[in-house]
Amino acid sequence: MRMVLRWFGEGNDTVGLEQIKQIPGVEGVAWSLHDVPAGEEWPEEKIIEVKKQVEKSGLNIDVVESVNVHEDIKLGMPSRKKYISNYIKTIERLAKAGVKVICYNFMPVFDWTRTELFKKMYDGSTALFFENEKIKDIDPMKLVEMISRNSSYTMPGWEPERLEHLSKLFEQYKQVTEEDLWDNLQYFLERIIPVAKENDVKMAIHPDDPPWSVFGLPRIITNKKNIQRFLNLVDDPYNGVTFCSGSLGANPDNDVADMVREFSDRIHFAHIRNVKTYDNGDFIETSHRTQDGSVDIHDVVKGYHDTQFSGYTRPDHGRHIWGENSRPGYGLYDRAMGVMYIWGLWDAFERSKRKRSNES
Ligand code: DNO
Ligand code: MN
Repeated sequence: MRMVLRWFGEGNDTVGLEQIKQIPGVEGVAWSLHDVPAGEEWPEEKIIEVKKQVEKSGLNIDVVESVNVHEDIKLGMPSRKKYISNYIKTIERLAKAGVKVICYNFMPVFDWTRTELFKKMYDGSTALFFENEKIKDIDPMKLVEMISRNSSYTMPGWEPERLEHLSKLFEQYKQVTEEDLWDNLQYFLERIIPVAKENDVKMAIHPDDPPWSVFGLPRIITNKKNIQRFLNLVDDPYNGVTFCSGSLGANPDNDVADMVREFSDRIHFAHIRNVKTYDNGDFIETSHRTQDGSVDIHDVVKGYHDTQFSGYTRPDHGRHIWGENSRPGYGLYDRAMGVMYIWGLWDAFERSKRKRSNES
């Protein structure tokens, strides 16, 4: 397992590379060019600039999170040809710079969706919260306002230029069924996976968060059956998954650890985080510790260890604690503790495995 931490770039993150470097066992950052709009090619000079900066701090740039997919690709519009050709150029350039894994998602319009970004917890910490009843009546435009109001930084998946034509997008998606979205995803994969393979970059789709339809928009990367279907669309190791325990774990029907064991060889990037789910469909992000949430993180990490997972891993969102002022979900402290919890479990599994093999 190779540990990285998400980093939003110089001037766009409250956490610095020098801090990330001090977290034990973290070797790189999951990064992106947040100022390049979805659909445009990533300029080579900008990629090299980040590479230099990150490598100077002794960290690597092996994982990109994420290269966002233009809505016209998800909608299956004729203009997708142009956007896919730009996407391909970006894959080639990233490969040339040494990138090994590219994370992306195929969620229409919105990336992760929550109703509150700083929900106060019993212990004074705050965390991202999803209230099922509230989302039903919420106007998507209000959500966009809330997300932008709460952050002075660019919020990936919530870029203003992408959401500018929100009502038009909603109109367009009215015609798109889940099956259409599957077809559009397949069309995209059939064109990009051969390029990724040729350039030795693994593509890793992030599941939908939450893993069900919101605002009537179709969502398909939601459960075990659908991930299997996704992997079969282009059955190639370069077509893989960013396996996010928190996104999938928001639905209690998903047995997350079982899915890790099933898909391990096609997981190129592991996102590890915990959520506490409630019977009414609400969920709140918690500390990474098993006892604090509803996802058995102990068994998730054991699943990776049992299957000899050697891919990249990162703690996912954390709570906001110790008075830290950060981007929602992406402070330093709780994520650093997440890293140590994951390493703690991993090292214990490793030690007992060695002990067992010495005894036999
Ligand atoms: C939440 C995050 C996601 C992820 C994007 C990648 O679990 O990991 O917002 O960054 O979906 O495209
Ligand atoms: Mn995730």
